[in-house]
Amino acid sequence: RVRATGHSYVKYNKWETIEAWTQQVATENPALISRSVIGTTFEGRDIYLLKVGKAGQNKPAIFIDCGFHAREWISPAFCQWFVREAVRTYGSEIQITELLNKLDFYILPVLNIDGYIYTWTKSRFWRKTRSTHAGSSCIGTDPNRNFDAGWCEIGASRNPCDETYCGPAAESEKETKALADFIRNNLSSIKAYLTIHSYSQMLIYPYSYAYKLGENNVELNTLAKAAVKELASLHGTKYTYGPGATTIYPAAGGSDDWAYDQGIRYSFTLELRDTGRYGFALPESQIRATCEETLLAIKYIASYVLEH
Ligand code: ING
Ligand code: ZN
Repeated sequence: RVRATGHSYVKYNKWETIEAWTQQVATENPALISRSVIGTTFEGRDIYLLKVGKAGQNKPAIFIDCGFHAREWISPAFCQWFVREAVRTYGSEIQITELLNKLDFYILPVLNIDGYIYTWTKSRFWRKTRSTHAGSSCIGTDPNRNFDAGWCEIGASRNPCDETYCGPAAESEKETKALADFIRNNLSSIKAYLTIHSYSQMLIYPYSYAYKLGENNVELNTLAKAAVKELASLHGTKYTYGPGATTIYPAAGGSDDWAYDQGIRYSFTLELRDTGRYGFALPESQIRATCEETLLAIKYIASYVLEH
């Protein structure tokens, strides 16, 4: 069968390969996948979204994005893996079949495309977008400090030269605005929001922008505990979990807190492997195991959301 040129699920793929893959996987699986464009990046590239699920009726949805931070290459690799496993096992694996029959998954393969390309071509450990700012020669905004959730109040910087620059305003970045607009326009169907980062092996839920807890904190804690247990069942990978501010660090403007405050009661940030040995430079030899274990956690969360 014909494949997008050079594409591999067990390698890190450059953007043009991922872009061709989005087209190909949608064309080859019309009953399960449709592709749309939700906006364009600062440098003018299309931001793709794949809707994955049995086509037809309107269903509740789970939104998953990858590639917020340019250097976290395992994140886009996971989104590609998720789509592959969905099409590969639909109709044979009971849990996936049930999930895709009853839910739609919105998969955003790479949000910060300009930054991702920059890590392939110029600077492997770039984090931010590639936008310019009036009055500064420094480039980029941290997309995960750019949402309207306690925007720039804590754990974020107003200096465009910093890695956690919150931007000149909430949703100043075309990429975050496109994502926020899509979620706002589909709030009635979106039941869960999952955003995939690396690294540190954590499952984080609100809040990160303040030392406060969400209304269903006990439920999120119980769900997170069960999801990380499921994840560990495959290779023994240990995840910690809890509210962002006390589990990783306080940080305002994150997409998970914003989505939660929009009313999406199941909102998580996943920080995939590892805990620092390789960090952002996680070897390709770990893609398969990382994606397989992560898929277990996500299927667990999705099945829970479907029941609730
Ligand atoms: N970590 C996240 C970051 O944006 C985070 C942690 C999660 C912050 C949720 C705010 C909200 O800093 C990485 N590795 O990007
Ligand atoms: Zn990140």
